[in-house]
Amino acid sequence: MKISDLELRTINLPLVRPFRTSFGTQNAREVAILKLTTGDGIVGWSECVAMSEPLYSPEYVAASLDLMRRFLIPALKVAGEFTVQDVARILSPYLGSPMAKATLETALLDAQLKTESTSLATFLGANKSEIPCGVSVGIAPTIPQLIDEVSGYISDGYKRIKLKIEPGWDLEPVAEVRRNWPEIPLQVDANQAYARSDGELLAQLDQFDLLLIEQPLDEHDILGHALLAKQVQTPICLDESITSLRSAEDALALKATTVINIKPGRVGGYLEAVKIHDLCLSEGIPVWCGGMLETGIGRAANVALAALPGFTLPGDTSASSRFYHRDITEPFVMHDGYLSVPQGIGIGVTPDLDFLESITSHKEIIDF
Ligand code: OSB
Ligand code: MG
Repeated sequence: MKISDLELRTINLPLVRPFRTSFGTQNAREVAILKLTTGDGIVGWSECVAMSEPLYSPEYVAASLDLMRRFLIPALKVAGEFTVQDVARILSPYLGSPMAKATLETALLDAQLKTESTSLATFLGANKSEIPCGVSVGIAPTIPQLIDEVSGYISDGYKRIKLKIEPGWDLEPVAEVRRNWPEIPLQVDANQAYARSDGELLAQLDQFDLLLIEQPLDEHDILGHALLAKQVQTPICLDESITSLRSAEDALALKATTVINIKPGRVGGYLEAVKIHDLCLSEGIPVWCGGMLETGIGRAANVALAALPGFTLPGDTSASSRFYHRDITEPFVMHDGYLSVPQGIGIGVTPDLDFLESITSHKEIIDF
């Protein structure tokens, strides 16, 4: 493949309601969108999952864009002609920023699969045509408001509820949701908000029959998670700590995690995500697909990934309406709690260009 030009843009989409986590409150999604055109005029799309501020990960939108412009795109220019399988290696001298790297690799993957008339799901090894969906529920102002919101998602058909927790918003909201829905698959996500000394508190969550506790401790505290795993019965699931195949191998070997949340952007792309999936499948470790408030572009690719055989738990692969009044692609609509896996070639979706223009705050074209 030879790249002819890249178009980098930033868009802003308002959220249907504020999304509060232990690291902050979001009212809108600022997201970088990449359009890649090949020498043959084939177009590939991707989105960068970095958020506006470095609160979930060190990477943030402006940093990803800077790295792409300053280092990653020039490295691809020097490489000249290559396939999607070469991208990670070409970009590897530049440390960190898996989200920026994933953005470039994914747009190229979309374009390459279009030239090969293959869908991303087929290419990745999917064995399902639809996937069950979970939903991530933010920290609410009050318990009644939380119950109201969860109740709406359950009527929408979501198959699994994930509650965001933090110190002071944990046992009580979880108890109330469990009391209202004794059977619903339920899990929690702390986004690193607890300390090693919180083992006793977190062990009290055991009584609520949760699927897992996601990332209770600091992303670098692998030992802390391993120690915690001995103190609580509920499985520990790492999110932020898993940034590569190697970090997944380490966390599993050290028994810091028994379930893994796979987010392609966090691990540098879909190819690395599949490697982590394959490792977990061979070791009997369940995985699920995380979410980063993706637009339809990123969602399409995540839904394809979630259709692989090792994804045995519902992911944060919600309908477009979970976050957005209007998506930039045809909306992902859930039927009985399932989303259909896109069957079109490449990622299988394209954005509505007029709508995209109308919400664009910045755009630049880089010729090759
Ligand atoms: O920790 O999983 C997370 C959203 C933004 C940043 C981090 C996380 C989340 C979510 C999933 O909880 C949101 C989604 O459904 O896309
Ligand atoms: Mg998480």
